[in-house]
Amino acid sequence: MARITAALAVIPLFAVFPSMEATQYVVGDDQGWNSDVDYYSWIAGKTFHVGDSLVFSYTLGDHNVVVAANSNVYDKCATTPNLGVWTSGSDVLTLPSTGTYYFLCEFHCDFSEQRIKVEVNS
Ligand SMILES: [Cu+2]
Repeated sequence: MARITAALAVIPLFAVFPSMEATQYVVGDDQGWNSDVDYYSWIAGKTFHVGDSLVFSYTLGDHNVVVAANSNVYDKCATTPNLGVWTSGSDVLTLPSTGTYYFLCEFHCDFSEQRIKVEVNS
């Protein structure tokens, strides 16, 4: 699985995805990346594609974003192995390739299911 990179990297969208426009999703919409948000409902019905990005918006220091390396790590709300940990409070992560990606907050994954599993299509 390709390592997820922050959106600072420039992706040549038109070269790689000639017929697609990338979408940016704010995880949790107005509620952002927080405890006590129903992320199962938030993700229901959404279809994600390579090149789309996720914005994790939260109060600096209150949460973080761990990209779990696999479903086992995600299911246990563990933090390692991971593909990266982000802590800026406004983390924009681009989905780099097809497959399943697992995002969780290490502080509230157990506490309030603050995690999302994202299936990325071509
Ligand atoms: Cu949290």
